[in-house]
Amino acid sequence: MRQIFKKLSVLLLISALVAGCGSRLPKEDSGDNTENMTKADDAITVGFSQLGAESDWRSANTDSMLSALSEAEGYTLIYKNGQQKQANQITAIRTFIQQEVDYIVLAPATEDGWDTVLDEARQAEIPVILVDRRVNAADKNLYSCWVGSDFELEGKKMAAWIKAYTEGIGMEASDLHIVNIQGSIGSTAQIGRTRGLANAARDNGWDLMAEISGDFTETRGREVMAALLKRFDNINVVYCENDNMAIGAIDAIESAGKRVGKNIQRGEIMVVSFDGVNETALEYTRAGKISCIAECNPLHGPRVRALIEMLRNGETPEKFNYVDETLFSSVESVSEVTVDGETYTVEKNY
Ligand code: GYE
Repeated sequence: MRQIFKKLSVLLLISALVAGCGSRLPKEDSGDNTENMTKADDAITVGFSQLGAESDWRSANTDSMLSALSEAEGYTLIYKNGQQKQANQITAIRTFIQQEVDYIVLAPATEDGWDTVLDEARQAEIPVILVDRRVNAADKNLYSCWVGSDFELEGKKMAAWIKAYTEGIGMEASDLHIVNIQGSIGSTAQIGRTRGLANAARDNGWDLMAEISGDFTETRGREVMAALLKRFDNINVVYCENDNMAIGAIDAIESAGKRVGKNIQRGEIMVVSFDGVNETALEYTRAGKISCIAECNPLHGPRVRALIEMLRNGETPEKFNYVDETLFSSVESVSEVTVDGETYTVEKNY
């Protein structure tokens, strides 16, 4: 009997060690429909369709999701990178449905065109949680809930900062010649940030000369800025809808022999952007190359996990869950901005 117990405990020890050695990484994104799902009996299986890997924000977001929904936390995560293509994401969701996952988490590339596949998930009784961007579905019951940023508020805060700063240095509204290097067209982040600026330009009488997409990447940001500099010789504010594009745009401005900075009246081109995740961009704010960054928080993993826990417990989470965000700047003259009656402190980034 003793021997049997001894053998049994050795076996238990070995299996515990094997389980403990399991990688924190999710199943490989093999791109086909035949992924091998080895899951512990009580693990919660989640299929996560990430839209791509276009920016530092996205990488931080993916990392946050992978560690929050890890084996150590009791999850089996199947991660799929959609390579910025909605068709890939739709295929991923169909695969998750075939695999009978417990939950689907979707970070959608663009807003339109999700109704059919989300309805398929609903038929299969798999709850869908949206993260980061949103979908434009007539029937809001096609998903359980969403967590992410208020992108239009980010844009409004940035516009309020531009207004406070330029008025503070005595510029006339009509002397602001702005270009907007937009994110991927049709994504919630682009729609909100573009709207925030466009409305402020109209209300304040700013000269918003062009809105062109740089697809949220550094390479496109550089190309778009180079083209804009050839087209206009009076640009004095560049509104970049993320930091990666700002880094590319700054490179293009400097390569064209111009200077970036807040001293617009002395011929510098002022660059502002969004995210605050990329170290180079934060360094650029300290150095004054980027005058202001509107924070966009990518650390949604624990938030998504909390939403899944609520659903598991039979609770109904809020439909739309917003994250609080700030502004980062090393420009001393603007210490706060007010938008829609709310005052937001500008964090000094020296
Ligand atoms: O700002 C950008 C990324 O949707 C909030 O997507 C996200 C945006 C983020 O590529 O860097």
